[in-house]
Amino acid sequence: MKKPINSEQVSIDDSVNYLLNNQNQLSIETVWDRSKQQKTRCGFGEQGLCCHNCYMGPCRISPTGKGAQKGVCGAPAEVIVARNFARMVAGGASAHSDHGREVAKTLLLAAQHPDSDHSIKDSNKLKKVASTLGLSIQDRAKEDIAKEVAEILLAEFGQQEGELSFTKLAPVKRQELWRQLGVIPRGIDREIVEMLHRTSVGVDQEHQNIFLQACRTALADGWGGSMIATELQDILYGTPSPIRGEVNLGVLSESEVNIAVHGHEPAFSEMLVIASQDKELIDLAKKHGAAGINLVGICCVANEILLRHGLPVAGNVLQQELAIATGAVETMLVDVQCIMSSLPDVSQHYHTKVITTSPKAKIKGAEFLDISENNSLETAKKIIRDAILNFSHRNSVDIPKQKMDLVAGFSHEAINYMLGGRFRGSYTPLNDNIINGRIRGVAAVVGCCNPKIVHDQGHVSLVEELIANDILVVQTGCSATACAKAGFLTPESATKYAGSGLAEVCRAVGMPPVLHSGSCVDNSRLLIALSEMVKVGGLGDDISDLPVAGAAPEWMSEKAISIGQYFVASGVYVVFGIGMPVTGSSVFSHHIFEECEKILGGKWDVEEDTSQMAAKIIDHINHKREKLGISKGRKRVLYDMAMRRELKI
Ligand code: SF4
Ligand code: MSK
Repeated sequence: MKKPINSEQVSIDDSVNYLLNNQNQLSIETVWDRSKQQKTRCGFGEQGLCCHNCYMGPCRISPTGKGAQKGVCGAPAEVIVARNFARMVAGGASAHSDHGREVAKTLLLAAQHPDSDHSIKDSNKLKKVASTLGLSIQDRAKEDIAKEVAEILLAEFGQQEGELSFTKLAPVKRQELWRQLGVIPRGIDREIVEMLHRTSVGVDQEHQNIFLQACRTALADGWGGSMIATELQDILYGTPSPIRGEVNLGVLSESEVNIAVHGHEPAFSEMLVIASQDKELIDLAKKHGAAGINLVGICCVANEILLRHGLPVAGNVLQQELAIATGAVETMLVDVQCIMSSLPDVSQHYHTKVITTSPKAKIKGAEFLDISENNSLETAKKIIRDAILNFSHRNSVDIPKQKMDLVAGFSHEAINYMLGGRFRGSYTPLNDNIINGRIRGVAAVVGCCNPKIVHDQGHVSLVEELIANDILVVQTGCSATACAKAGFLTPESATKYAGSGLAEVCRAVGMPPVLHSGSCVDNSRLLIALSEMVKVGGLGDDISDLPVAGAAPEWMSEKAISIGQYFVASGVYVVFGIGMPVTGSSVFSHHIFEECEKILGGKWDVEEDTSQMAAKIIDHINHKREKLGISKGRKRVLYDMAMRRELKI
């Protein structure tokens, strides 16, 4: 019998604590158990000082201690740390970009086979993207335009020279800086491969040069692979606009057949959305004693179906095992990224079937279902039929009661429309409200959850303090789910939690003080929004002039490092919580935390304490306001313990 976890230390979300206490009795192992089993983490690894890039090693060095000062190949700390950091960027960029490649292939399929299960839903977005690519759109069928768009963007993965098309959406000054520094991305795959080459044994030995290629690789993600994923998903499945939904494990239904989708790529989830509304299948569910079919999401694919269909989100990354542990999930379908190997083990205790749908992500103990692009709707129907038949196999069901309303769907088009209206859609009102001081600035709070710290607390406490200080928060990924669970994503929360200026703007427009913009790849929406703010005018002529910042208080994935790096390379101040595996080299740390600001206008920071993180973001935004001459002497509203509400979900 394993020792019970003190659930109070685990999460601020009571649905998590409730289930963990139950699962302790059942001896089910979760991410928190395994995190605890790791005990103290390896200090070399935590600081980025362990290298296994060749078999003369692995080498671990102690630049400040008595051990080796260099790797066997002679690499000093700053080179080892820079290489490890850059390889994380490459890993993250590869994940987002491979996702983008699949979406481009699906668009090509939809264009070439209009009778396939995939079709073009948003023709306006298609025309907009085509115009960005310089294509003529007059008198052309949408399939014809889509084919050319898909072919051009697919070619950008293997492109050897030139510039990625979407980089021209950045402010002109930023593009010039990238060219001058030689970091404008040429081809998506090319930058990732070159990053891996340069960081293999005996190649790039200068940490600044490694960092620059890490910029180029990350830019190939943000302004390339991720942006392709987002823009083409909007064409295929619709551009999000504000939509109501519900979040947390309480969205699972006792009376309905629950099917959970988890991962990142929405192509197959979209088929399940259609199939779950099929009358024949709903009738079949009723015939088998269920009230209906309840399709829910976990992690980023949840954000995709939430933003486009208002479907419920069962939880963020650390809640995936617990969703099964409710005993109420008939089928969990997973595709790629952030899926724990433990899911089939957890499902052994219940009736849940775990199915993986990507040939890139097979999992021991999970059924692999090869989803052909040509029969995906039929396969989706079969999966739902099987889930219905599995409904009667439920044993004990224990669904926590916690769930919360939310409004999501703030694509940059939606923000534009919401602020400026149909005929004068523009970021001008946002800029005006920043200039007049009602809104102090904008912060993107994004990224994962990490069992090293109390689940959701970093996101919720940071965002609470930012909005109280009139900072408009935009969110993606698991961070958005955390804050949605805390109730920040409703228009009513403006009056409850936001400072008076931000609350006034939110009430006038009817928007929440925290805007949910989508999944991890949708951070690219934020890059476009920042560029639009520059283009509208009044806040400088580059992204680095804007009073904005980025944060990932509970990050864990290398995708988060790639996202952080493309924001830094785009001119944004980015602060991460928990720690960063670069601190083993004071030289490299100084470079990314200080020096790079002079080169890029953006820089990295790390801060474990969320109150300090809020203070740093507010100071940074105030500093940018001063430089723009719009500060009006605004100081941070000090957020003491008396003001801080008890953090609970
Ligand atoms: Fe050691 Fe250098 Fe090989 Fe890394 S590349 S394992 S530091 S010898
Ligand atoms: S899912 S990358 S845990 S945000 Fe995009 Fe969440 Fe981080 Fe995965």
